[in-house]
Amino acid sequence: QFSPEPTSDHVFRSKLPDIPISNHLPLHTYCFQNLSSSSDKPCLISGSSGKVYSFHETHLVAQKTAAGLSSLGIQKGDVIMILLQNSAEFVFVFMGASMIGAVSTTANPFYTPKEIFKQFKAAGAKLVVTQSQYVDKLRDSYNVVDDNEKFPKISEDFKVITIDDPPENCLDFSVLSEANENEIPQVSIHPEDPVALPFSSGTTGLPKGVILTHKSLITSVAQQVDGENPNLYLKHDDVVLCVLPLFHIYSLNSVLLCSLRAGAAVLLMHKFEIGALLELIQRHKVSVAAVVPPLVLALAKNPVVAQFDLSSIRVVLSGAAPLGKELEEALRQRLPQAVLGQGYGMTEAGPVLSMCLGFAKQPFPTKSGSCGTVVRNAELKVIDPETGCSLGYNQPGEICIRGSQIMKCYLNDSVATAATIDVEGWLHTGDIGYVDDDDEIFIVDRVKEIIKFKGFQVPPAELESLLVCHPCVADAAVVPQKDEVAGEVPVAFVVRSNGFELTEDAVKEFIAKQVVFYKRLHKVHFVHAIPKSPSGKILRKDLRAKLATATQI
Ligand code: 4UU
Repeated sequence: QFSPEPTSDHVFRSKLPDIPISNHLPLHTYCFQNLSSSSDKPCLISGSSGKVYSFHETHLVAQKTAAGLSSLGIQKGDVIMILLQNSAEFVFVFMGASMIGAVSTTANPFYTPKEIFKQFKAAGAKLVVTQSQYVDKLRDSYNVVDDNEKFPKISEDFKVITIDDPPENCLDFSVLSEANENEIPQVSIHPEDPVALPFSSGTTGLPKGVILTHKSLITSVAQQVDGENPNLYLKHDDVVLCVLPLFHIYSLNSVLLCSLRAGAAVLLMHKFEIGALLELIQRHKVSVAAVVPPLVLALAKNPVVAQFDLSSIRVVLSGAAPLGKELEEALRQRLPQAVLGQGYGMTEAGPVLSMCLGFAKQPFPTKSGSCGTVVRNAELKVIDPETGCSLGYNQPGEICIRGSQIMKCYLNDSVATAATIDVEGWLHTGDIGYVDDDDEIFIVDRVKEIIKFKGFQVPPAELESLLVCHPCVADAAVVPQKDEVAGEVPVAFVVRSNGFELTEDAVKEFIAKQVVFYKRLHKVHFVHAIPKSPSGKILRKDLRAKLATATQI
């Protein structure tokens, strides 16, 4: 027997010790494991209606929802789509689906019919839970993809349930929430069974389904909130702000699932509006705020903030995009009592790779600008993107992560999976960063394609494939441009087809009709050719450099 070759990888670990993690359980069992001690405490607070669901009620309605989904024919392994703004119903459906071994694919309700259809189809969803205002997007009257691809028929081919008055052919949410919880079918759930199917374009290409199992999500939540000294210490009397959309893994995991597990209350806001947000923080004494950099900007700079009492906030967690030091300092002026720090996540990583240790029960000192330290029970390394060799402290390279929290694989895409998770189990993030002498991670660049508009994913490949469908476009490339407010915005380089007239506005309009608002092009540069490598890959770095240096292109 040969012993495996010793690896010389430099592996970075948390400063917190590893802990036992109950990742053999189903996710809902794990999240509600402490139900007996938190039964009557507030679990979900609806920001708009003020309605409060205790932990007991939340668990009970989730159970009823599980029975209701089952009575509609949803079985273990089936996929349902949650197309909702933040609401208590989102939580009931997600947890209810988990209880019968079903899988939730979460989508942005602002998506265009085409975007929804692509995810619906790729995920193989059998049922959609949504709001009546979005049902039209699911109608077969839409020509969603091209002339021969249309939505199947509501109620005949798939079921639609609305949380408000159901339009024609749709079912009322009470079919779920008023079902008999004693009729939940007995299913045996394996730790490796999928429970969530968010979509992400990862390091390259089009959005793909990311299979997150019960084991991945439990591991990730435990890495944050479990143990004697949790990395993200949430207390029973905490009120955690849930304004970031639950369809994105950041809010789903670090806000919802972590709060459920820790017994903290979740304040649900269905959309961001600064006045309402501040009013709710003051009224409900929000103590933990999960935010993205544009929200930090609003909290730090908007003059209306001064009119509210935000002294209840003890933790501000920022993530999903880089947070500038200056901005962090500006917010610190306004919230001197709070610990400010970042989490670094990626959908495929389950999602949390690192978290500020200033949030721990026994906190560590941390530096501004850092994305935190790698979570416990995980390994992180930084590799030279050219050679793949692992690097030591203070040397920037591609960040890789390994542990039970990472995705199982992409849905039906073994090629993309193999390009992302190597044979040793390392997930390659496409982010460039380094670990400093205090084990804090700093992200400095990105080698992957993705553009992040206010933390939302904008996959260039998706916009490029739409652009080349335009009859007057011969070739196209989309890259990020730095933006003060959004962080990054997508801009296009377009090669016109010979002899065709095409204006910038026409190109912008063509895209705007087909995509959600944050994927819209902010600028179109007409060029004679797109720079490509000999193998045909777009040289995005060259285009990004062109944008950074030239005022006139
Ligand atoms: C610089 O953005 C996310 C998940 C974020 C998250 C989750 C749980 C943050 C904190 C938390 O507790 O996922 P995706 O898949 O939408 O985007 C992933 C990419 C990363 O690869 C990186 O490029 O988003 C970028 N990113 C960040 N960049 C995420 N967090 C950060 C960060 N600083 N703090």
